[in-house]
Amino acid sequence: MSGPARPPTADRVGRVRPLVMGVLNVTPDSFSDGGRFLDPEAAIAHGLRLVAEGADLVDVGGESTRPGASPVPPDVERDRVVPVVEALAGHVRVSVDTRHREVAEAAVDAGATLINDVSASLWPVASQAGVGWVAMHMRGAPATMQIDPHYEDVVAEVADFLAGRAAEATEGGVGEVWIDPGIGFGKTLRHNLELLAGLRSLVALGHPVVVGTSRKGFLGTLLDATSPEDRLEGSLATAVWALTQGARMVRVHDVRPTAEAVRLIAEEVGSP
Ligand code: HH2
Repeated sequence: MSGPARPPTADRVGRVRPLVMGVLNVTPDSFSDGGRFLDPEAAIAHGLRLVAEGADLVDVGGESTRPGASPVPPDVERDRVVPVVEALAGHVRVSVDTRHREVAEAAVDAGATLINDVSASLWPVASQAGVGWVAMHMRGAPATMQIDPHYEDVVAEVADFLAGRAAEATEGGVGEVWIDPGIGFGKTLRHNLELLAGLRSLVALGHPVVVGTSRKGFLGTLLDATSPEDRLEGSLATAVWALTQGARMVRVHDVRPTAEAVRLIAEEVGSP
C-alpha cells in the first residue's frame, strides 16, 4: 500500500515549486509540539489540518531528537507512528521521521513513501521498498550532540558526509535522495549560521536539499524568543533564505504562513 505521491507542482513558468513538509510529532517530549499529538486521533486531526494549510508532505515522527532527548524503544516508536501514517497516507504524501530500521519498514508498510532519516543510514530500507530517502547530517547522537561540537570547516565536512551517503544510496538503487544539513544536530549557533550561509555548496552536490530551521533553539537565541511558539519570524525568514539559496523543501511546524511565503516567492516575486 502506498500513499498518493503528489507530482512536483510546477509554477506558471514551468519551474518546480519548492515543497513544504509539515511536522507532526507523535511524542510526549518533542521540543515544540511534544505531548500535543500523542493521542492518535489528535495526531491525525493535526495532520489533516496541516494538509488543509498547504503541506505537500506530512512528516510523522515518534521519537524526539531534540538535544538531550532519551532514546525511545523502536516498538514504542512504531506503535506511535503506524496508525497515524495509515490514516494520513490516503490524503497526503507521508514521510516517517526515524532513525530505526524497524520503524521505517513498518511506516512504509503503512503507506509512507519517504524515509526522513536523521541517522543517514537507512537507505537500504528505502531501496528495498522503492521509496524516497532523506539523508540528514548529525554529529553524534541526540543525547550528547550539543556537548561542544567541533568542525574545522562545517560546510565542507557536512557536504562531504552527505555526498558520500547520497552516492552510496544512489548506487544502492534509491531513486529519490534528499540531503539535509541537520540544523541544530551537533552544531553551535555559528555552525548553523555557516551552514545556512553555505547552502549553495550543498545544492551544488546535485541532490535536492531540504532544510529544517523551524522554531529551533538558535532562532530563540538570536531573536531572544524563549518559547518555540514565539519563533515564527525567524522560522519564516530562514525558510525563505533557504529556498532562495536553492533548497527544494523546508520542514516546518507553521505550515500556513510558510506555504503562503513559498507561494509568494515562487509564483509572484520569483516570476513576475
Ligand atoms: N529536525 C528535527 C527532526 N527531524 N528531519 C530533518 N530532515 N531535518 C531536520 O532539521 C529535523 C528533522 C527536530 O525537530 P522536531 O521534530 O520538531 O523536534 P523533536 O526532534 O524534538 O521531535
